[in-house]
Amino acid sequence: MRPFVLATANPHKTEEMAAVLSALGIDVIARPAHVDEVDETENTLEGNALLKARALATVTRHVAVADDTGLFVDALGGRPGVFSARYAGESATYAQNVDRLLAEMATHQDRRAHFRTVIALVSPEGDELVVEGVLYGEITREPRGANGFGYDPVFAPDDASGRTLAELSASEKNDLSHRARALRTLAETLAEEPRRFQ
Ligand code: ITT
Repeated sequence: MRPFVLATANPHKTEEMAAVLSALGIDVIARPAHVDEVDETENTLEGNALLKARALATVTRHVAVADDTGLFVDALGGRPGVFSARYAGESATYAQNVDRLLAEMATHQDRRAHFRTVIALVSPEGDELVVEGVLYGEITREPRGANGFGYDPVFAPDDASGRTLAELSASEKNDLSHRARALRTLAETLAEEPRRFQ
């Protein structure tokens, strides 16, 4: 299989995707520094993942893989969702986004939420594949843990003994995360259609 070039400019996502893909036997190339970032102008994860992957496949002539992820909180009607990166403002930090989430959730007893990752794979010839991965859990009352990134300190997945994603090791997160699930589905789909993306 040809190597995949990663569309993400987020170093945490790069690390997670490279770890999971290499364990699945897929080689990755980091996003070339000279390639401009694509504005996420769509209002769905699928739309934004495809935007990012198409742009990179066109510029690099490699098979490109892009992920778009959102945190969907039941009590907030699915917010922040596709706008998770900008929840507390255009250039909000992870800590500011987490603070806003905890403030909005202060009066809610229903803490259910899920992460959803959509991954788009696009070849320079125009072949496209879209897969998803979901992780269910709860929003905690306060941040816990120092690993991971983004909303990890306030998200306790089901089946993690009450720990947040930020209290898991990198390999524990990569065993169960929304992103890892999407990447495993991607690898399974490619294994079923071995001639695609070769
Ligand atoms: P790229 O578009 O460059 O890939 P990004 O940081 O914009 O990077 P996303 O749009 O996929 O990434 O994610 C939106 C936000 O969701 C991100 O800024 C984090 O705050 C949060 N997020 C994504 N994946 C996460 C994860 O695995 N754990 C915790 N928070 C996550």
